[in-house]
Formats: sequence, C-alpha cells, structure tokens
Amino acid sequence: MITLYQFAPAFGLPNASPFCMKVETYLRLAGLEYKTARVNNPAKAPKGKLPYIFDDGRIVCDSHFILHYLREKYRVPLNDGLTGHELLTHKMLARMLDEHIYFCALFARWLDPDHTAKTRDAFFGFLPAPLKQIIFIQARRNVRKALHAQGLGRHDMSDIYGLGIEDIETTAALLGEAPYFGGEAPREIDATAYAFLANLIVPPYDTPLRVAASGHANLTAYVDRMTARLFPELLPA
Ligand SMILES: N[C@@H](CCC(=O)N[C@@H](CS)C(=O)NCC(=O)O)C(=O)O
Repeated sequence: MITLYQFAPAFGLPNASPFCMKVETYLRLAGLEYKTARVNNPAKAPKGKLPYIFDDGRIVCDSHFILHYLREKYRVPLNDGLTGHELLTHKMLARMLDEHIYFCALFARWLDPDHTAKTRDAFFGFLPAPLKQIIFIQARRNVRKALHAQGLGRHDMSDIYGLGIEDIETTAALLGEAPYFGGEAPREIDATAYAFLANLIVPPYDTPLRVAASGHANLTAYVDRMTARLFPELLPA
C-alpha cells in the first residue's frame, strides 16, 4: 500500500503543509488506497522536505513528482479529456500556488510578528516548553534565510502581502462561477488549488492573505465543497 509521509494534521486541516495536503487530496480524488505516517522533523526525509511517499519498494519525493508517479503508475484518469489549453492553464495555476503564494504564506506564518506564536504552538506544541521555543527559533531562522534567498524576504511586509493578494485575485477570477478549477468535476489541479486555498482560509491567521481569500465567496464555497466531498470526517458533527 502507498504510505504518505507527512506532518501531523493541524488547524482542523488534513495538513498544515499545502504540499502534503495536495498529495493526500490527490490520493483521495484518485481513489487510491493509502496510509499516512507522521514525520516531525523534515530533515529526516530523503530530500529534507515533506511530503514523500513509499510505494512498491520505491521512494518518491516532492508533491510534483509524487503526482506524476501516481498518475503514470495507477493510470489515474483525472485529467482525461481536458484540452491542451486547459492543461496549460492548470499547470500555470499550480506553479503560481506552489512557487509564489507558498512563500507569501510562509512569511505570514513564520515572520509576521503578529502570528509567529500560533505557528510555534501548532507545529512544536508536542515539545516541552523550553525546547519548543528553541526549536521554533531555529526553524524560523531557516525560513528567514530561505525567503531571503528566494527573494521575497527582501521586500517589506506590505509588498509581500500585496503580491500574495494578486495571486488570490487571479485564482478567484480563474474559478469564476465554476464548482471546481477543473470545471464541472474535480481534476488534478483541484488537489493543488484546494490544499493552498484551505491553508489560506481555514487556519486562524488573520493576515491580509486570509482576509483577501475569505472575501471571495466562490473561494470559500469551493473549500467547503472540496472538504465535504473529500474529507467529510473534518466537518463539524
Ligand atoms: N517542492 C516541494 C516543496 C515541499 C516543501 O517545501 N515542504 C515543506 C513543508 S510545506 C518542508 O518540508 N519544509 C522543511 C524545510 O524546508 O526544512 C513539494 O512540492 O513537495
């Protein structure tokens, strides 16, 4: 059986890492049997990041390559029948979420001083008090360095949030009145879109990103629709 190695669930979401949640959403959309294994320290992962999977004697790292592997190995028909133009649009949206808004959201969680305590408690709450703070400070230092190297971390807070809000406006306009980013039914792109949008809207970080995303009724309805369809166990009883 496929094993998905990922962080523990948090904030009432399957995962606080959109990349982990993307893979779990894909597994459910594709109807593949899987189990999850909790990893606390991503440095122990084969490439130092989560998620990764183990399947049939093989390790596959990175959500992009995991989806590719699963699609090919299990002949997942989620994208069957899409036009070339639709596939290109989906690829561009996935790249924008994976490679751009991710870093804006990373800033919000780890470096916006109004929100760092929530991140510390959600991700390191299982550690005893002094250790929790020490490990959090180390992890935050790494995030700061990563954001500086990526480039976004060189801007001031309002510019970083402004860039993220542009992505949110673009995403909301792309969805329009459709029930799914894939159209009338969820397609592969919906694994990525749902994971990122739920991670912006659900956790209690009242940042300008959450305010912007929550302000679009089509995005909040989409997150609710996907949760009801794929993770009904997370809905309040
Ligand atoms: N391109 C990777 C990105 C994965 C990623 O950035 N994972 C984060 C969690 S959201 C991680 O493990 N970070 C740990 C670290 O950088 O030390 C993918 O699509 O899977």
